[in-house]
Amino acid sequence: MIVANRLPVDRVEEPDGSAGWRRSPGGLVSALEPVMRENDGTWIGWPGGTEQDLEPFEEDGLSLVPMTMTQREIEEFYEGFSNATLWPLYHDVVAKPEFHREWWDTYLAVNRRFAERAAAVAAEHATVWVHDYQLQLVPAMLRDLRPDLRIGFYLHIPFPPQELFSQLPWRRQILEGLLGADLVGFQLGGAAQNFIRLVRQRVGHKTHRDLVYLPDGRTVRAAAFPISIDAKAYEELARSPEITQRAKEIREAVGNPRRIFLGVDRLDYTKGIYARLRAFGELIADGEFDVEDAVFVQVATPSREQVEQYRILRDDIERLVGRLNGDLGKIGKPAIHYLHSSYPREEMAAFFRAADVMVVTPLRDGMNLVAKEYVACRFDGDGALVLSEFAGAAEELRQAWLVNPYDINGMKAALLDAYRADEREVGRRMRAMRRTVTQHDVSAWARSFLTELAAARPSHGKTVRPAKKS
Ligand code: GDG
Repeated sequence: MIVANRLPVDRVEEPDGSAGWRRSPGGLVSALEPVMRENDGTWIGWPGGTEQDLEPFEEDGLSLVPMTMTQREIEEFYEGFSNATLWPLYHDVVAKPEFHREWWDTYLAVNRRFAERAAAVAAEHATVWVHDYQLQLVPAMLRDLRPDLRIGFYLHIPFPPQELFSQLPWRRQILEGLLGADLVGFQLGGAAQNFIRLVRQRVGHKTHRDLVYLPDGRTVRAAAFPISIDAKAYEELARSPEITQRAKEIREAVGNPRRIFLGVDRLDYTKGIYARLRAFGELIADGEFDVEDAVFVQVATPSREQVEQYRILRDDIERLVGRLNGDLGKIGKPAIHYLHSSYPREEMAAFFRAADVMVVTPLRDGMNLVAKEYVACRFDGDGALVLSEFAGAAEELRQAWLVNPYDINGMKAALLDAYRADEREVGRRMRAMRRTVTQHDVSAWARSFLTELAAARPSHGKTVRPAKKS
């Protein structure tokens, strides 16, 4: 059973006007789908919106259990505690986290409802995999209700060091919530270590390496499982004649410059969009290249638009884009092509194929799948990746042009170096990164988590079958 904030489907209107569901695209769904099928899995989550009387249903062979959410819960649990308290706190406090006691109360209540639902639906000795920062209390609540279950938890975002985490007024409750799991998974080893250290210091449990020893005799393991993408599917998409043609059209549409730089991000203050555009603008202002030679395409997918910080960010970025294009552009030739929109996966693959330099410069990021998607789409072994040291992906994609996103001059130097790099250098780096991304794909990630989870709590009769290697 998967328990996640969102169900893997979106509400759509059918041609006859009735409401239906469409599978949301995404690596997590495709990674977990085979495991779910082999084990008769159920997925519990919120379908979005405030519809109240939703019944469990089957969609394309998946059993889905929708959780309802009131407008107040959306505001206090989702936009509030999840996205305005935990999100900034867990991302190095790059924005100021807000602490409100009523948001916490709602977080607690929604987590309890998810746990109760999971407890009611799970088969005896089932394996339950809880996902992400919105549901950190679920593991302990669920264990209380159903001690027979094998429980795993995976955090998709960074887990902060104790100096930052300790700001949280409810720090101990969160740690105790996570300790309900048998295995707590993180993107990176450093995050797992932060967690173990915090448990020792703040909760007072005995720990040794990656294990926590609880007073009731149970042990909890914390370890790193760097998430990945369905690399084969991306490559196949990128190779198709339609995407090849579309990539050509995109290049033509922006004036066939020598180099296209590309950024693809949710419009989020952790992604470092502002500084990267400034760095690019300065290179043109410095005369390193001209708008005839290079353009920047920035896809900024709308995100969390009800949260104040995100509205401010959007205004800041759009002001900067306007200024850069006003200062640097020529008629019919803007320096920055800014797209505040979301696109189908096919169009994203075409962007990845059209771009010569992919620029991924988050101030902090759990992993960053966009960097891996770009690599997967570059089957010719060309294309340069400029990557922030502070993205989880930087631990694996060592051959990228690694940058400190706070260092504008350093970023300028890296962008220029990637712009000028010869084919051999670009190819050498890209081929090495492609080996990494194809070997460690998302099904390898899911398999390794589930295998470790089974090993962390081996005493049950029934074991989950990790999906076969495809
Ligand atoms: C969190 C963590 C971690 C974006 N715009 C469009 C679109 N996307 C897709 C990308 C990519 C995904 O959304 C974004 O994933 P990221 O990893 O880059 O970032 P977060 O959304 O912040 O994800 C992150 C991840 O969870 C997984 O654990 O890596 O660190 O923050 O797949 O391609 N897809 C489509 N249209 C768009 O306009 N179709």
